[in-house]
Amino acid sequence: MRHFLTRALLPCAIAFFAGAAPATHARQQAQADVVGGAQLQLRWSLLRNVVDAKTQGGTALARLTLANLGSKPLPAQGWGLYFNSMDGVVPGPVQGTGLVAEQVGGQLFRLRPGNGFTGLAPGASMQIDVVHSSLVFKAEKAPQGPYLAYDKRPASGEAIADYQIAAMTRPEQLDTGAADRTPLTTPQMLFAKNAATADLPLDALPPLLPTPASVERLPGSLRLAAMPRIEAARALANEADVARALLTGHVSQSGTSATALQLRIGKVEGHDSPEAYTLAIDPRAGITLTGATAAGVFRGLQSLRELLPPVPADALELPAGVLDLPALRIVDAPRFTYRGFQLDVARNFQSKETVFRLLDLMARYKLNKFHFHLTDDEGWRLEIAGLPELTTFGARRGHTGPQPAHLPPAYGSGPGTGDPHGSGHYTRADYIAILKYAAARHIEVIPELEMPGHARAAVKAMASRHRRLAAQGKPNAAQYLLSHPGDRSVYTSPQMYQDHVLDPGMEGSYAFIERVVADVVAMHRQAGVALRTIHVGGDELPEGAWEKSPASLALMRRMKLASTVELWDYFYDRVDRILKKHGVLASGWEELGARKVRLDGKPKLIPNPVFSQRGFKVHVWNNLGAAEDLAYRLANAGYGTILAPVTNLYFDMAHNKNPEEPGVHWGAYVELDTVFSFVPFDFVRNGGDRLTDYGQANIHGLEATLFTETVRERARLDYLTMPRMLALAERAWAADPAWAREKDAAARARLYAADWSRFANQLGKKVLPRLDAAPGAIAYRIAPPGLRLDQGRVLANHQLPGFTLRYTADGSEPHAASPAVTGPIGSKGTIRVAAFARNGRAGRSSSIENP
Ligand code: TNX
Repeated sequence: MRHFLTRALLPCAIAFFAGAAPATHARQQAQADVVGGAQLQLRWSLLRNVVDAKTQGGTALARLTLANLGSKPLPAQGWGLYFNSMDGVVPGPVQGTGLVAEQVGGQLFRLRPGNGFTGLAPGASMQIDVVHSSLVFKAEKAPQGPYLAYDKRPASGEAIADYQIAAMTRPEQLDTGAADRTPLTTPQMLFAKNAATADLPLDALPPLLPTPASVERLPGSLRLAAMPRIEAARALANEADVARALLTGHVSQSGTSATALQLRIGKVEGHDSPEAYTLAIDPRAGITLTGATAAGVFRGLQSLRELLPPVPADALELPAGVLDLPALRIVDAPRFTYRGFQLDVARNFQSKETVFRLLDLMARYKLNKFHFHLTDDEGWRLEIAGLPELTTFGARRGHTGPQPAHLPPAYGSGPGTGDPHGSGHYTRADYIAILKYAAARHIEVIPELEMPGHARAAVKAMASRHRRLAAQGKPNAAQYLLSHPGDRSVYTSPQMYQDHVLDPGMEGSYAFIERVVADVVAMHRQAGVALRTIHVGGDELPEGAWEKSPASLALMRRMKLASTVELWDYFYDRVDRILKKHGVLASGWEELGARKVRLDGKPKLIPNPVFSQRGFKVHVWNNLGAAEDLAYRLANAGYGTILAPVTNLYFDMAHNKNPEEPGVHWGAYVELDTVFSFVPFDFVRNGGDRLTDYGQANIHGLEATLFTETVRERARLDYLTMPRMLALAERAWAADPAWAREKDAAARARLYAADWSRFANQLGKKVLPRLDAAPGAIAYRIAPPGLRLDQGRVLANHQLPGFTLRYTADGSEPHAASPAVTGPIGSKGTIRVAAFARNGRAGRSSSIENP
């Protein structure tokens, strides 16, 4: 994000285009007579937030400045300026401009010339003040991906490449009302928080993360001068390869040492998890790794990796030499069987390589479930045999005319279909490669097929298939139709769609699900990877959906279903039967196990008795307000439960409120310690239901989610994922920490502070430096430093001890050669400090005035 006022704008006035031709005439003219999007310049800046004291919400008044830098006019009629806006703009005439704001559909909006608009001449500019439907203080909420499209060429648009979003810094921009208790995070606040973290010496730190069940350090060390003899059963061939790859470059390649690295499958004392392992490093006997299964051996190898030097000698172009490993014995097993990460590739597509990289990261920290959010309103990302429209239509986004051949732009993907995050899908071969890649790392892939809400990509793709086949006169044209053309239901989804749900009254819906499930099963079979669970969505079906669909109403009459709530049960009963036929279990968002009821006129979710014994697993995301205890109520009622609470494990949430901190914030702000401090069995604070012993046994584990509305580039993915994923891994693998069970508040605070210090030091001094050294380094978030003024000097600290802090005294950005902070900074002026990783990468800086 840059300040846009760096470049002088053309005179800001609503310019009149003297020679504006009548609309019909203009339409007959050649394109060359009008300005293209590439010659327009657009600036967005927030004027102020307008807080509604009653609702604590509000609106935001923002100014778009549009300048015509070309030599042709923007005509009086016949065009639209399109953009995505997450919370939308209020539709209607835009005062003083002659333009009208409109919702095209979902989060796509446009400005159109109304009757009063007379054009924008070359060299002229105009101000367009729009109202956003929510408070805005992050750039993500500003319009994204603006482009210009002429009515004459309805299927093509041209990006406004010269677009900038102004930083939000002024008080009226940052005022979110007296009721908002969340302050901006200041360097002083960070200083106070960081000051509670002890700086621990390296040798006081445990050897690895996530914390093993037990580590016994033994006297001496094992010296490896060459590659050990790797002895492994045939069933462990994959793990033997992993072991060899781990050690390659660390030890001399010439000859093998007499020492053995033994990989075995066997009993692990005191643990019955299939992922349990014992890793013994013995000065004489060598390395013995015993896993309860191959998965256990693989997990143990990740522990071995963390005991090796961070960089193999050959990566430093040094001769690989002698490796000394500490003698020890680790006996380890995970706390939870489900340690998951959800990636949304529908909102913004991610390449197969990015998925591989994520799987590597998950494997490294012993996560074992990859929840693959493959479909949503804005994209269907998996090729399905015999249903080409799913990907030709549903996996591509771009500007569309009245006969769309693909989905509209979303999340700033722009007018063309070439955007790598707007358009893209996994071919069957890609998907199979991902399955194999995950399986080699003992990670289960749980594909998600979103339904019945969040299904617009499929709904529209299947409608397009219907059009194609009907035009050809095919008798089966409607076979997979998911929506009824006569559906008059009135509803709006959180993403503002009004046409995105699968209709349970359409037989096509079941035929479609059957077809897709069968094909996904076939792909898993081809990959040699059993498909055990499909996540069948279930979240956020908007109120009002289905209510006026002729198909749904007919089905309800036929089946004597009293309401759409009962229709829901009917729908998932049939979905479950389809899955069962293929030997697949259903999991879904919490709504899959919940029944929508009303209490005091307000909707409430209670455990749905209909499905509790069907083996459904629920991923519970909503722990806000009255739903705080919903996860526990579902687990207590018998549902296998995965905790994915928005307040602690939603990695698309920004770390804090500051405008420069990326992400969304509808549920919470999620700092690193927000994840670390999560207590799975006791997180209800406001007097709801607590977890029973029966319920506790139904908690399968934890999952972090990365929805990707604001995640296009890999660097952003890294930033939001890491290091928060390490805190997730610690909570999901390590034993329940003592502080989580301590009842005495003071004792608990003491225990927690010590444990946090241990974790922060491990990250700063061991875990993250290793990642910095690894090839394809992860661009994890490096927190801005904490700063405080103390008797005319500046004190600086950091969230993670071990990072080098560097400063400047003239307000400029610190760089690799700036002086390091070694104590209080005596210089006067604007002191700016940033933290640097071992590989020289800097995090965002903080600054303070030292007058
Ligand atoms: C809610 S939580 C959603 C997603 C959005 C996410 C953004 C849930 C199951 N659904 O569709 O992407 O919020 O944070």
